[in-house]
Amino acid sequence: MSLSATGRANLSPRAQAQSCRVGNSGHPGNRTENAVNWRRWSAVTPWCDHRPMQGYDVIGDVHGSATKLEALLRTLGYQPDEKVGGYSHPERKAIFVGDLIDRGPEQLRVLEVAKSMADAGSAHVVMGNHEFNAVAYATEHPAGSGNYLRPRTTKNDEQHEAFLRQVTGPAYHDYIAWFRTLPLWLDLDGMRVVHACWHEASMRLVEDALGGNRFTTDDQLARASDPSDPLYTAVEILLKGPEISLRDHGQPAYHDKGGHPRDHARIRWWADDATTLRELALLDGSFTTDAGLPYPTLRWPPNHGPTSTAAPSRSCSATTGDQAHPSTSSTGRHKRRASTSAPSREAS
Ligand SMILES: [Mn+2]
Repeated sequence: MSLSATGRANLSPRAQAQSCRVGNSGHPGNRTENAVNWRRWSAVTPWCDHRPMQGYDVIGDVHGSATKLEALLRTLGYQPDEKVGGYSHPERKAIFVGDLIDRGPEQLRVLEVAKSMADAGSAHVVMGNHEFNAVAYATEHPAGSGNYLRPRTTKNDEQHEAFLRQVTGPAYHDYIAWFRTLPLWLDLDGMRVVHACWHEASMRLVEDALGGNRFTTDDQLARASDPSDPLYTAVEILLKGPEISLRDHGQPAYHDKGGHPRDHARIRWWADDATTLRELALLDGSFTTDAGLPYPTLRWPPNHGPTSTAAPSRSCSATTGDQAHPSTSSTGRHKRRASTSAPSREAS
């Protein structure tokens, strides 16, 4: 997520899809701004899914931009709270949807604001894939083995380098310890929050494995770091969203904007009207082929047949919960099964 100059949240499509959000009180009416629906209420009780809810301000991926975050909080009516070092609002709570860290220049300040607000009861925080990665990067397993749950490869080092440089010493250990305590999702009264994809089957699998929605042991983190373990896939779906194999659908692998080779693309699971692979797969315009050429336009099904053939269905919001992961099987005569597993947990 980026924070606009006016201080209103400019959420990614994924974040926009995250359930209901209610803007600052005292400004009646509904408005759409920066492609985000901010509902503002005065003398009425906020409702979401036909249930009353408190006043929450949902804030997406901050990624180390403390100046923009603090400007946003002030715009939303939060005041600096000298006692706790963060911000508070007399009637409202902030909800951080994860990815507080990596990339930006003010990561330590972002953490000071978010954690102090959480400690004071002024905010909720859920885990993003970047917080999970930070924990895995810091966790040696088995202890003393020299093996870290997120391998210290050049790529992983580079993706995490700004955080490691900015958050050091005791603060590093304190914030890693705090990340470990963050819930993977929140089910508040009338409000559901998850970093990437609300997927009931994955949540049930996580609850069975963890005894709840938080990690409590290194063994659990190790399972969630092992691509052959179902817990890995479940956490992947919750924190990154389901992916689809392009190669399994006759498309070439690609290089992402960081130049890293990949063959899975994230799915626009919130796009109910998507019917083609092109509409379904999230491919940044900067992606290239192995040869360095612009990645070709996708078709569904690839190379033959009408592009209107039913595309894989997305079921992040499904409540039936009878699948290990979101269904990506298509229907009709081009029926095929798509893998939603992901080869590695990328930074994004
Ligand atoms: Mn993320």
